[in-house]
Amino acid sequence: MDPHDIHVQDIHVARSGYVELTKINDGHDGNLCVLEQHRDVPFEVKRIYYINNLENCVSIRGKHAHHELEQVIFCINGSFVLKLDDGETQQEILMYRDHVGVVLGRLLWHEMHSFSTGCVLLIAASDYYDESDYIRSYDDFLQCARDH
Ligand code: T46
Repeated sequence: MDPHDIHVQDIHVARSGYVELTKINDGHDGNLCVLEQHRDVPFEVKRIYYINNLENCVSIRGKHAHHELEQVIFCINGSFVLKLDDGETQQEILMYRDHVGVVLGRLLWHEMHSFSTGCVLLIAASDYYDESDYIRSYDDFLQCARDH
């Protein structure tokens, strides 16, 4: 892959950006991708979770923002569409490169949809799970983003 491919779809929303992991191609023996805290992601990684078994291509996940949590989201198999909204600008990013993640900064509304068969998402997060950090109302999110 052309290393400049990462710039094909620029990210316009605030509090986001790409993270490109080292990818070691072992030919017929597959690939090995490495994520190191502070080196690859701009925060201490306290939690990793993955989402798989997405049976329905019309499924929608996300639809929230976080007050404080910072994350990087990867699509390590298949593809999906990541919709980002910073309160002023929205954009959709096709996620299909296993070693290229997208930063989900604080106060960034995100939705995931159009999952391919066999799609697997992997997320590195800056903190432990805390439901009180979620903003699940879009109106509340807009208010928080305006006050930011
Ligand atoms: C996010 C996007 C990218 C836990 O108990 N512990 C956890 O660490 C997580 C991530 C979730 N949960 C529970 C909370 C819900 O009862 O699992 C259930 C499903 O979570 P949710 O509906 O929030 O899943 P998504 O895919 O909409 O969102 C997830 C993360 O929750 C969220 O932080 O940014 O992935």
